[in-house]
Parts: sequence; structure tokens; C-alpha cells
Amino acid sequence: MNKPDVDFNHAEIEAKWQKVWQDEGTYEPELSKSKNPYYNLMMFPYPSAEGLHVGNMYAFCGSDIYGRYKRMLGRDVFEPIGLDGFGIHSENYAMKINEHPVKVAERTQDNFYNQLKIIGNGFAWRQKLETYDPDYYKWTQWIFVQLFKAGLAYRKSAPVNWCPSCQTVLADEQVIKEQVSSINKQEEKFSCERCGTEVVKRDLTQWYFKITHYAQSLLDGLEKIDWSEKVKLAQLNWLGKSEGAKIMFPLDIEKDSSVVVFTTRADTLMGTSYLALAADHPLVITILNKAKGQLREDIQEFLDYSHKIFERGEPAGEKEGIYTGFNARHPINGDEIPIYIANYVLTGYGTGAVMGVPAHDERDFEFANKYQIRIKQVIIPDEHHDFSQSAYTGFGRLINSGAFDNLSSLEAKEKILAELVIKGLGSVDVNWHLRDWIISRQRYWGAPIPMIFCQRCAKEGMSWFTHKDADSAKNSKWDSAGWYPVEESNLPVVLPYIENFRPTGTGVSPLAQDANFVNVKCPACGAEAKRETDVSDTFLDSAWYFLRYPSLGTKKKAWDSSITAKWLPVDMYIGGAEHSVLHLLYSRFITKVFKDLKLINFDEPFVKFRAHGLLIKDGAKMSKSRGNVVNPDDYVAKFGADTLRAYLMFCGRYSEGGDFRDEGILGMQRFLKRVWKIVVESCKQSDQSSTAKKIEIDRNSSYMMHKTIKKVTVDIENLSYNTAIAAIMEWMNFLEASSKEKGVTITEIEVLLKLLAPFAPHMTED
Ligand code: ANZ
Ligand code: ZN
Repeated sequence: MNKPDVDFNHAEIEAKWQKVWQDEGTYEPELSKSKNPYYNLMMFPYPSAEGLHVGNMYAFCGSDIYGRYKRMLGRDVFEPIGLDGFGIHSENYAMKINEHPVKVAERTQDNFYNQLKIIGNGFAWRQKLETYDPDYYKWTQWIFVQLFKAGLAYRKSAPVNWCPSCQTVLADEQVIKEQVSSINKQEEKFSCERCGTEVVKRDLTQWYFKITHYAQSLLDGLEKIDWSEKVKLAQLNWLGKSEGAKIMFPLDIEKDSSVVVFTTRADTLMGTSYLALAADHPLVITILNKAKGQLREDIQEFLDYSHKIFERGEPAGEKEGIYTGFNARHPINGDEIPIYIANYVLTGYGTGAVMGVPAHDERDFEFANKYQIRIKQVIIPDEHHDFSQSAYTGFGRLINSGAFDNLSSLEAKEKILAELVIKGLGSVDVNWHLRDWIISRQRYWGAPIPMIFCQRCAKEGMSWFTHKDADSAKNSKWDSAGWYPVEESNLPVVLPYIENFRPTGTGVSPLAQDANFVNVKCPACGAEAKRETDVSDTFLDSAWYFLRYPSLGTKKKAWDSSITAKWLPVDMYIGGAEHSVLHLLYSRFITKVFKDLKLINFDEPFVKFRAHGLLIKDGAKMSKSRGNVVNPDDYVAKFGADTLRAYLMFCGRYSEGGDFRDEGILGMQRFLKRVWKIVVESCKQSDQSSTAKKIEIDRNSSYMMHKTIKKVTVDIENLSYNTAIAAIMEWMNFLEASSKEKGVTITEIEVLLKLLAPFAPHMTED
């Protein structure tokens, strides 16, 4: 066995160490005893049955390298893995291959874990969880019940996003807005986050979570978490805090009534030349009732037309509207202000009504020009501005504003509002872009929403709230009559096996077919009642999984409080930036709810979050149609996991992604072979010379070594893996030169292996 084993056998070495790690539980910290816990988590994967993509491997390896590095610094690293297997994504796949989702899950689960094993991550394999496991979703349902009891889960009927292909409603966060440009205009397109189909609007009654109740807290929390800036910015914009005022414009048609607008620019009040209402503003009905003749017909026609566009989910293109024939009074000078209905006024935002100030708002400018409405300038721009061409939207000094002339915009906002407040015609107001989270899905493959509806109780106005204390009944402002949560001792509500699991498209979940499932006794009065048949959004499954991992052994509770206190919040979380306002927002919300319900003692789930970039192949996005999808298994078989890992981390900055090229992986393989060779040769030399001279490290070599240690340490801490590897490579060149001249010391060899260990754990361990 004396031949220098330069072409090391990666398959043998990798299998050997993976077995040792598994048998010895190397990566299984003692969760209840650990003195130095570090929770290193990678975003929950939802596997497709086609198996893991090299992009998944890329993400996981990057997280594992960080974990291995922390472990080498002495931390007790907990790095769990599991499977977010419930949800539309998995179910759509099952439909595509015409197999039941239960079967697909059974068939693919092992494959998924096996694939992950070969990459050699330091996962805590004994702590796996799957979201479709009743032992897990029991607690997802329990969480729903906790929110219901706290008044944070409610039902309401509203226009919602409906994906015609997935045949279910979607939360706002799950609708992707794209800018599409046609020949002469820029338009927005709204499509399903899962399948890309354009969404439409439907009026449906759904379960909602009151995430808006936490808007301010979600905003404030951004300041104290160490997250990738772009993700924090995305959340900031999504929350969309807008501070302004509500202003009332008294109406002539009805005594003591007014149109209330929301504005962020009270300073422009004296420039108001019309009011515009959204098509389903409540006043529109009154107007329609009072309008006569042709005008009435025209309004009706406009409303029908708007409704059609709305149902098709088409965004408003050109600004269009109609004069209603009615006027309001200006709240300061009493001028007559015409009331329009306009397609650019959004229903769900502010009060659904705006004061039109064409001189200082672009949308109003466009509208006023089209309908020949007066454009009245009230702000003097800082620099020259041509009011015949566009609106001036900046701040400045006021003119044409009577008593408010000469004030700056800032002063004017305050003074004008103060005067309105005195008259009882204005108040400070804050608006948010964030909407409540629609949690129901008319699908099969998810956790059944654990609620029961009793018709008899509903008739009598009874609900869980009326049976409890009057206070909480008052707190729940929605009409909860007839609704009861499933008692906790009866959880989980097991998802029944339904052969025909496909979505029905009727707005009702396939679960409604199963009479055994649907019919239950009312927990309060014992009458015949019905279960809710919608399942919860899969994003609820993943909004709390990090709490379950360390507590998997806990049977009676969702999590163990002392283990949770020890391990949470998550120290380092890595994942894709595409989840900025989805999973990453929902988890923060759920965590804050738990904190308020005194279920945990922290209010942010992830202390540190870093987004990784995307991996492409030969300069192009990987896709099956292009035929350039890299199957990680093939590469591991051919080059070994160590080579694949190190190459993935070398092909670009981790936060920016990389370009996978076959030449590149060959280069990495050569490099690792050189490392193997210098190690094997130096060890032999040192064995032979152990009794003879022992080489001491010289000053220059020592300098090179420490410089590399420092650089690799700092770079790994910053997830700058590619430059860390480059530094090791540079040092290798130096070591190879030394080995020819004077030999390499064992210290250098040891350090080399340690620095490389997070990237190539098997060969370095060997
Ligand atoms: C008068 C005004 C004058 C406005 C001016 C702007 C400039 P953000 O910042 O997004 O909150 N607005 C209010 N409710 C609306 C609705 N339902 N649909 C469409 N537009 C609406 O924007 C607030 C501004 O958007 C408000 O301030 C209002 O126009 C408009 F020189 O009021 B502004
Ligand atoms: Zn009842």
C-alpha cells in the first residue's frame, strides 16, 4: 500500500464518513443539554417528485458551510432538515403526473432525503419533519385555533384573487405583479406565484388572518434584525405605511353626509377641483338611485363596464371615469366640487375616494386633461415647471390658497389639518399597503381548517365567543355566529383520503364531497353541524416549523418551552429572496402573535437572515425545456460531493448566485486532487523523518498561513465563499512551491485541511 494514493476514491471516502457521522450522531447536538447552542437553518424545501435540483443543493451547501464553520468555532450547531410537502405546488405536480398526492409523497420522501444525504451536509437527521405528517399538522391546526380565539382569524366576504388554473384563492403576497409593455403602454400583469397563470377577481367569503394588526410591529421590528437589506426593503415597501389625513367634503344631496378622502397631501387641498370615487364606493348606489334619465343609464353602463374589467382581473389601463351629476362642498371655502367615478381609484385602499388635485398629482393631471377639469396650481415649484405638460408633485410654498398662502408644504399640512379638525371635517390617518392574509384554500392537499359551523347556533347568534366571555365576543368584530373551533383534544382533524382530490373550481374544496368528514355534532349545542372544508394555506405550515424542529420529541405541546428558550430564535437563516414578502413576512407575523399570546418570549424568528443568489447553467436559467438542468446526483457520482460542493461555492458570490460550467467543476476536481497529493506526500515525509529532523515553520510560511486563516475566516463569516476558496488556492500554490524547496510542515497541512473542511468535509476528515 505504498503507492502514493493521488487519485483518491471519492465514492469510498464519502460513503465511509457519511456512515460514521450517522452512526456516531456527529451532527446531533444534545438539544436539552447543549451549553453553546447555535441554530443554523436553511429555508424549508418543498421538493418536487422530480427530485432535488442542483439549485437546492447550492442553497443547502451554502448554509451547511456556515454551520460547519460555526461548529469549528466551538458552537453546538443544530441544522435540521425536513420537508414542506403540503400545498398547491406538490398537489399540482400530483395532478400533472396523474397520481394521488398521498402516493406521490410516500414515493418521493425517501428519495428526497437520500439525495440530500449524498451531499454530506451536517444535518441533524434524527429531527426530520414533514408538514403532511398528522403529528405535525395537528399543531398547525392548533395554531389556527389559537389565532381564532385571540380574534385574529375571521371570515369576510370580499373580492379576492382567484387563480383559474389552481382553482383557489390566493393571498395578496402570492400574486406576482409584473410590468409588461405592449407597443404603446406599460401595463401591469398579476399572476399566480405557483403556476404563473393570470389571476382574476372573485367575490368569496374566506378565512383571514389579521396580519394588519401587526403592521406597525412588523415595521418596527425591521430595525432590530440583521437581514439582507434588499429583503428588509421589500418588506418595508410591502407594509407600505402612508401617513396622511382623512378629509370630509360635505354633500349637497344628503344632509349630514360627506365624501371622505384619504390624502398624503393636505397641503394641496385648495387645489382640489373634483372628487373621484371607486366604482363600488357606497355612495355610488345612492347616486345611482337619485340620478335620472340618460345620466343614470350612462353611469350604469360605466359601472357594468368597470365590473367586467374587474372580473377579468385586468388592471386599469387608461384613466377613465364619468361625472355623476352630483357635487360636494369644499371643506374650507365651500366651493362646489364635482363628483366623478373613476377607474384609477382603488377600492381597498384608503377610503376608496380621492380629492383630485390635477396640478400636483400625475394621475389626476391625466384625468383632468381628458375630462376638461380645471387645473389649479397651489404650490410654487423650486425650479421652473411647465404646468401645461405635467403635474408638479414636489413640495414648495403655497399660492392661490387664501389664508394659507406663503406657507411651506410642511407648515400648510399642519395648519390646514388643524383648521379641518376644528370644523370637524378632518383627522390624521395612517394607511398601509398590507392586507389581511387570506388563509383558506379550496384545495385538497393541506391541513383542514379545524373549524365547525352550526346552523342552529348561528340562528341564535351563538358562537365560541358568546360561550366564553362577553369581552372577547365584543373584540371579534366579525359576525362569528355559529362558528366553533375543534376542541384541542380532538386535534388533528385528519385529512381524509379522497380519491378524487382535484380542485372543483366551484369555490368549494374537494373535501366537501366526503360526508363522513363534513358532518359533525356542534361542540356547543350538539345539533348537526358541518366542518369547514377548506384547507389552510401551505404558507401557514412553514410559518412555524422552526419552532417544531428542536421540540420534535415533545408530544403534548407544539414545542417545549425550555428547549425553545435554549435554541430560539434561529441564529442564522439562509434562503431565497423570492420569499421576502411571503414566508419571511408570515413567519415574523406568527412569531409576534405567539409572543403576545405568551407562548414564546421573543418576537422575531430569525436574528440573522441572508439571501443566496440563483445558480444558472452556462449563462442561462436552468429549465427542462432548455435541457440544461443539472442533476446533482450525476455530478456527485462522477466527481464526488466534495468537488461539487466546493465548485458550487466557487462559481460566484453566494449572495449573487453563480454560473455552473462543466469546465469549472473539472478545475475544482484537479484542485482537490492537488490538495490530496500534498497532504499524502507531506504525511509520508513526516512519518519517515519523525525520528530525524523535524522541520519548523519559517517566518514567511507562517505569515502566508496566518494571512490565509484570517481571510478565510472573515470571508466565510460574510458568506463570501468564492473568495475564501480562492485564498486557499493561492496558499496552495505557495505550499506546492515550498514542498519542492524545503518541505511543508504538519502544522500547515493541518491548517490547510481545516480551512477546507467546511467546503470538502469528507476528504478533509479522511
Ligand atoms: C390628494 C393629492 C394631491 C394626492 C397631490 C397626491 C398628490 P400613498 O402614498 O400611496 O398612500 N389615493 C388615496 N386613496 C386612493 C385610492 N383608493 N386609489 C387611488 N389613489 C388613492 O398615496 C396616497 C395618495 O394616493 C393620496 O394623496 C391620494 O392622492 C391617492 F398633489 O390626495 B393624494
Ligand atoms: Zn350549535
